[in-house]
Amino acid sequence: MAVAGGACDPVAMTRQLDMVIVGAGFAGLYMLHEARTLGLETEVIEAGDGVGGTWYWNRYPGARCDTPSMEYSYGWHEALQQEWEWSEKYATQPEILAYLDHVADRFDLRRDITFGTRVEACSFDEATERWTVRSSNGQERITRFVVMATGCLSSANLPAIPGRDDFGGRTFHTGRWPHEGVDFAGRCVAVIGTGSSGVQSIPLIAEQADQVIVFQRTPSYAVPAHNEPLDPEQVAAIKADYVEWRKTARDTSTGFGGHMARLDRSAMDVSEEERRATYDARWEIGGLFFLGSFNDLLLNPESNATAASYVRARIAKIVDDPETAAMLSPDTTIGCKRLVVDTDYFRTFNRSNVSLVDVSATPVEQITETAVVVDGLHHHVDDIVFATGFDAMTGSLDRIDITGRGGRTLRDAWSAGPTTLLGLQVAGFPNLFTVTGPGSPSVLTNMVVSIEQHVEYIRDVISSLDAEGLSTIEATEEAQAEWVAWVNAVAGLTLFHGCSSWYLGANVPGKPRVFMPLPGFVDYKTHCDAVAAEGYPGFVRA
Ligand code: NA7
Repeated sequence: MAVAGGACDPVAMTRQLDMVIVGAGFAGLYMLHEARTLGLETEVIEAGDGVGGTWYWNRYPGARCDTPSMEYSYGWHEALQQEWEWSEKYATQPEILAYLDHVADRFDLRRDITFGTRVEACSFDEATERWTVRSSNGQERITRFVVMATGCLSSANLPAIPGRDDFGGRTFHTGRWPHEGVDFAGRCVAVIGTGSSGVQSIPLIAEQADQVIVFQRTPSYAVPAHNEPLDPEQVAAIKADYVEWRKTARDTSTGFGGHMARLDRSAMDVSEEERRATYDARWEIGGLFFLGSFNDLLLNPESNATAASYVRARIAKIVDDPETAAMLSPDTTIGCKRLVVDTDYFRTFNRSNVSLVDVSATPVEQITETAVVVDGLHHHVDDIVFATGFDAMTGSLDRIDITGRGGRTLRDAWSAGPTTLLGLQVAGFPNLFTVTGPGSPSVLTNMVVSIEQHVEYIRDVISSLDAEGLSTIEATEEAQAEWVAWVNAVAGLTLFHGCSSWYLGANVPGKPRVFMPLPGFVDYKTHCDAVAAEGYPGFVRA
C-alpha cells in the first residue's frame, strides 16, 4: 500500500490510486479484473466481510436467482465457464456465493479488496482532477476514477412503521439475513411483504414455524420455477458451444433466454385455444420465459390481460380456499412489477399454519412489543420478517456523500429523480461511473450480462483516454437531458408504468417517481458501441 509517514499522520491515511471500485459483487470483481488488464492501481472497497454483493447479504431461506444458472454467470472467461459446475437449473444463494468466492480466488482478486469498510464520501477536486474517497475506516484515497459497483438491490428498505423498534421479539430483513441462519421452530412468525423475497422464503419458513402470518400489501404474479438438477447432457451441450450460446443471449432484449426466444407474434393474433396452449407450455417450462409467450405482453394491455387472467386462473386452481385465492390474485398489469419465479408459494396457503392478512386498504398501523396491528386487530407474533425490498438502483448511491464539480452533490443533482447519460455517467461528475446505473437496461435484463457490457465499456473508455493522452471524461448536460427523455419515451411505449413498482421508485416513501431502467438490452448495447466508435459524442473528454 502506498502509505507515507506514521500511523497518526493524516497523510499516512491517504493512498494514491488510479481507480476505486465501490462494491465487490459481480460488477466490482469483474471491474477489478479488467482494471488490472489496463495496469491500473486499483482498490475495491466493500462493506461486507466477503465478496458477493447482493449474494453476500441475501441469505434468507429459499434465496435463489430467477435467471437460470447456466446464464447467470460470467461469460468473459472460457476456462472459468467450462470448469464451474452448477448443480441446479436455478442456483441457490450459497451456490452463487461459492461461485463468486471461486472467481475471487481463481483470479487472485482479494489482495486488492478492502472488506468490512463502507465508502462514506467521494468528492471531486477540479484543480487536480482527482477524486478523494473517504471510507468508514478513516482512510482517504486520491484516485483518478471511481466506479460505483454498488448494485441495484443493495440498500434495504425497512418501512417506518410506528412502534417498529418497540417490538420485543426478533426482527429480520431478508436483505440482511444473519449468516448463522434462523431457527423458526415453535415460533409464530409475521412476514411483511410478498415480492420475490417473501414468495421465496414463506414456503420454507412455513415448513419450520408453528404459525406464519403473511401481511400482503400487493399480491404478486408468480410462475413456477420447476427447479431441478441440471441434466449433465444438456450442460455438456451448452458448454460445447458456450461462447455462441452466450452470444445468442446477448442479442436479445433481456440478455438471456436466447435459446428460448420470445415468440414473435401478438397474443391477439391467435385463437383463444392456441393462446391457452402457449401459456400452458410456458407454464410447464416455468420461469421468466412466461413473459416471452408473445411479443406484445408488455406493450399491449389487451394481450397483457390474457396472460394476467391465465395466472389468476392457475392461482384459483392451486389455492383451496376461494377467499384466500382471491386475495392472492393480482389485478394489475402482469410484468410491470418484476414477475416472481416461485416454488410452492401459492400451495403454502393451503397449510393450516399459514394465514394471509390483506394490508392494501388498511396498512400495518403499528407494531407493539408483541404484535403487528392492522385495523385495530393485534396479531401476536414472536418474530417479524421484513421482506420489504430495497431502495432500488439509487439507494446505495444516495447513502454516499458524492460531490462533483462546483460542490454539487449527487443527491442534489438527482433530487427530482436520477439523470444519467447511458446509465453510466452523470453530468458534473467527471471520471465517475455507475455500473448498471439508472438509464441503462440493468434490472430488466440478466444482470450479469448488463454488468459485463458496462465493465467492458468503462475499460474501453479509459483505454481510449489513455491512448489519446486525455485525462477526464464527463457527460454533457444536453446529451444527458436527451438521454433521460429517450429513456422516458422508450419506457412510455411499454406497460411498465402501470403499477407502483420499485422500477419507478414507488416503494419508497418520498422517492421521486421516475422509471429508472431502460427497456431493450440489444438496442442499448448497439447504441453504446456506436457512441464509442464515434468518439463518445455527448461526452466531453479533456
Ligand atoms: P420487492 O419486490 O420490492 O417486494 C417488497 C414487498 O414488500 C412488496 O410486496 C411490498 O409491497 C412490500 N412492502 C414494502 N413496504 C411495505 C409496508 N410498509 N407494508 C406492507 N408491505 C410492504 O422486494 P423483494 O426483496 O421481494 O425483491 C426484490 C427483487 O429481488 C425482485 O424484484 C427480484 O428482482 C429479486 P408493494 O408491492 O410495494 O405494495
